[in-house]
Amino acid sequence: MYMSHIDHIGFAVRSIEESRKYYENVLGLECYKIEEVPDQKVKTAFFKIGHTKIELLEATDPESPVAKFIEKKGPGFHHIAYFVDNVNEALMIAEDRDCQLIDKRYRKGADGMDIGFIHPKSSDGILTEFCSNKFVL
Ligand code: CMX
Repeated sequence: MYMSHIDHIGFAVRSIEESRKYYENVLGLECYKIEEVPDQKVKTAFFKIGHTKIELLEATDPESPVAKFIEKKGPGFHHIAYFVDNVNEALMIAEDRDCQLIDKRYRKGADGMDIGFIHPKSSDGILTEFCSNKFVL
């Protein structure tokens, strides 16, 4: 599968309003987008560093994967997202290589991306996302 770069790294936070202060005031990054993704039950905030982004994730519902994650492990590193040519193809290849998928096909994620996840049990404990904003068949 072809991956051009790390698109983003997701951090689970309790409050975007609180956590963004570090990224803005200490690292000097600019938050270019705050977006709610109802499907994922999260609010997201994005900061760009070159081709890569930091994504802050705040749960909008107690049933959100991010709420469950914070309850279990506390705030911190949540997932890595690789930019691929074709999310469906990347998911299919991972499945062929014995990975358990969370998504069989892409769905719409934040920041205009098509996204699909591999289960962390199949990706060395790291929740892994493939994403792309290229055309997906
Ligand atoms: N990283 C690593 N491990 C994780 C994890 C994460 N982010 N989230 C959950 N896990 C682990 C748990 O620790 C648990 O491990 P153990 O069985 O060893 O205790 C196991 O996965 C199951 O976790 P759970 O709390 O029982 O939660 P669920 O099985 O209900 O859900 C998961 C886990 C990964 C399937 C779910 O969080 C999911 O579908 N995630 C993908 C979607 C998502 O995270 N969306 C938010 C971001 C969206 C965006 O970026 O736009």
